Amino acid sequence: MSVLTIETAPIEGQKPGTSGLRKKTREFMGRHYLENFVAAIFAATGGLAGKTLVLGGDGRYFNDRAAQVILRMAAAEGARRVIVGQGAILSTPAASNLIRQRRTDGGIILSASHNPGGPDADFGVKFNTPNGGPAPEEVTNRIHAETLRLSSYRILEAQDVDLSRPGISRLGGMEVEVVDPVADYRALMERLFDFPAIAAMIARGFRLRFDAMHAVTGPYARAILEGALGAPEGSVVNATPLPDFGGGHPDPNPVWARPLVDLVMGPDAPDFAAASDGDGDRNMILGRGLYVTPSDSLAVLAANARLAPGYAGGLKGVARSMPTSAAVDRVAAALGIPCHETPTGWKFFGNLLDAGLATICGEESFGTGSDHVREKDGLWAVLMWLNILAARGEGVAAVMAGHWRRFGRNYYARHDYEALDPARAGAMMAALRDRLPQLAGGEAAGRRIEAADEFAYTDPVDGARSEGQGIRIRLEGGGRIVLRLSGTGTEGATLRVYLEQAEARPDRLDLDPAAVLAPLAAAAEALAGIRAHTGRAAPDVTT
Ligand code: VG1
Ligand code: CO
Repeated sequence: MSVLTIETAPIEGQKPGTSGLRKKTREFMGRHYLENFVAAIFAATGGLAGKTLVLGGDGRYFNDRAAQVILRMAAAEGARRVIVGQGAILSTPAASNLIRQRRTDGGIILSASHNPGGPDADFGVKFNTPNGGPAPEEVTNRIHAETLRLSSYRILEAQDVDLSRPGISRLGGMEVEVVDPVADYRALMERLFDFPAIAAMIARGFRLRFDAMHAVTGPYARAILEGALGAPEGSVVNATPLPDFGGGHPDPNPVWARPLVDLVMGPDAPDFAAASDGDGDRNMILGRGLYVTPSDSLAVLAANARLAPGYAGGLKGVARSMPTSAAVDRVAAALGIPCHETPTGWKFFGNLLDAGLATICGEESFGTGSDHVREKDGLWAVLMWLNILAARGEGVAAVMAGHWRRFGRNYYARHDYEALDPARAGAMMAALRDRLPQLAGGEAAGRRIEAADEFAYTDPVDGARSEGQGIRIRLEGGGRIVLRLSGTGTEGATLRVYLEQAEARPDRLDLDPAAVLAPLAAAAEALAGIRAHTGRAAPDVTT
């Protein structure tokens, strides 16, 4: 086996976004594309000689072949060992756990998360640092800089490694350790949660449904919910990971997981239902007749965390991304713990978790997690909910009603406008940005504007500064509008408009969210001129 040095040239546009580099699969399959980016990761992190990495992905189209390429490149660079999930499969939280448990020098996760998979869909590559978390901006900027000055990469000339069975083999001078992707993760969950209490609740007839959306969480959910906790076979549906996720978007929200929502709203509703995304880090929580917004879910988990053995000592603090509703802020205030507000993307939670400033974190985009790993974790959120329901002896609706009575309710929705012309979307944001200083004191949809600014963040641990993280407009009476452009799309620009209305009056806790938020949607249109700028009269997706 010999090491080949392949001449290459920089490829434009290899700049990681909110969560790694996401592109069309065909672009990733193009000449040198994957290789260049991987070589840039290695170069930007001090080379690979003697190092150990974790490698795995969500099983989407090209996952298996990309993994083989990365193994050959790692071997050529003198890595000591790569720990790979069997079949090159690892959920994002399981990869984060392995990086931490095995104290590796980081890991590479192959995923475009909730984006669809297939030759004409999306692919992605993400580098996680030795703390198990997504590389911070300083590292992704270095990786991008390396992509712009590459002239060659090295790769071992070798056959594919057999990843179909656990065990250790050699690739050149490197060890390849194939591991069961589920085992370590399952053991971690058993340490955090009261499995006997959840199993007893299920044995008493509590019915649950988990939709893995043909993505990576299937094997994990089967092993844990049906295996360890005794949920009847068939409680986990769409449990076999498919390269194209069955042709759908593996995105656990009321739009893409519609059948699950219909189920809980129908006559045969289970007590609890949940779904996860392509790489297993997102979750959607449903009760009988009820959809729990991710921002509310975060608040409920924070308020009840002590009921789970892994969190019985209490929380050091909580953190949420800026667009996430302030529901968790009031829980933090009641608990007397700090609440941090970060830019969008899990990488911003890493320092807070490492420094012990936060225990539980969440985003409005169906992401919740804790300091047990350094990624958001879909199945973790599901188990936390089950633990809470078992401990409280209440259903989801009762938990929510009690939570709102105690803390008030934040009505919330996100409107996404997809595949916009990037220039026009950028012009819309620029025009709004220019007007920000004049907005405060003015009116929108008949309400006074209390404040208007663009969010910027200084990391309290390392002082890193992140500018331009979303425009926020606060209206009198507890209303808020946030606008930002997505950093994960692969087609044109996506505008996200986040609407929030806080409500504490006891007789107004059970209203139709769309009706409560309609004036805010009108205000967003009036302020930003979405229709005039983008030509769109309505969002493509509302969650
Ligand atoms: C979106 C979400 C963000 C999340 C990110 C990655 O980013 O809004 O909250 O962290 O996806 O999640 P953006 O830039 O498109 O708004 V995942 O599960 O796609 O890795
Ligand atoms: Co994801």
